[in-house]
Amino acid sequence: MRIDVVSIFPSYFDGLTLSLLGKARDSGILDLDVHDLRDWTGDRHRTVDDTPYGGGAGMVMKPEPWGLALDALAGSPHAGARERPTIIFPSPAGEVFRQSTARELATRDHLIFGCGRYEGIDERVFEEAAELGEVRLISLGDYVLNGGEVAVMAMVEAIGRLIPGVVGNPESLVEESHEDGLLEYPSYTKPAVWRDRAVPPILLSGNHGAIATWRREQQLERTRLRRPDLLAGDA
Ligand code: 6GU
Repeated sequence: MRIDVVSIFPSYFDGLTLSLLGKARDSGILDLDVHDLRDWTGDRHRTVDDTPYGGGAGMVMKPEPWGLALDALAGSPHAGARERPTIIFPSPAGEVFRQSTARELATRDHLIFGCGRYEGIDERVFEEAAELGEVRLISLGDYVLNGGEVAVMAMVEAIGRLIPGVVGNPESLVEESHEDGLLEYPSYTKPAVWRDRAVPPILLSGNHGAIATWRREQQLERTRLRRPDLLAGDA
């Protein structure tokens, strides 16, 4: 998979070159490139923002650098070769990012993330992007961040680990919170008693059927307590 990220703070993404995703990058499973939006400006000050038409607080990201960046990274619609990219703009006004979103996006062969800052990006950029690929506005949740960078880091990590070969043991992907619509069961390791706290005896029983049943009950109970919205089917 190819992932391009455009940001005015490219060094935010240095962390993605480490650990899990760093290895996937090195082995060629994941081709991740981070670009500085200011490379597509033409003025001495490398300006990326301007005041909003109609007035109001804050600044808006100018369309021209975004247009050039998307042209360069998405290619012309007639270039052939590559499948049209999926162009993702992190936005608190977008659809909420879920595990199912990560699974869907992990099947694409080219993702482009455009990180907005300030009060947002000139609306015409989204229209222009739609000429080049499928545009998605995606939010991390119902709270406000200063820009899209932290949201994109989270999304790239959630998507990247679902690409075959990125996570060493694929079974570890199945037994996690949200993969089956429930929160995950509690885990324990040695010692069997620690500071007078014993591991639930069932886990030491060797009865694999009973253990599976107990874990399922724990998943349901935790989900009921912490995330009833998941059980109601409205999440
Ligand atoms: Cl994707 N961007 C920003 N700026 N704030 C957010 C968000 C995204 N998701 C939740 N809050």
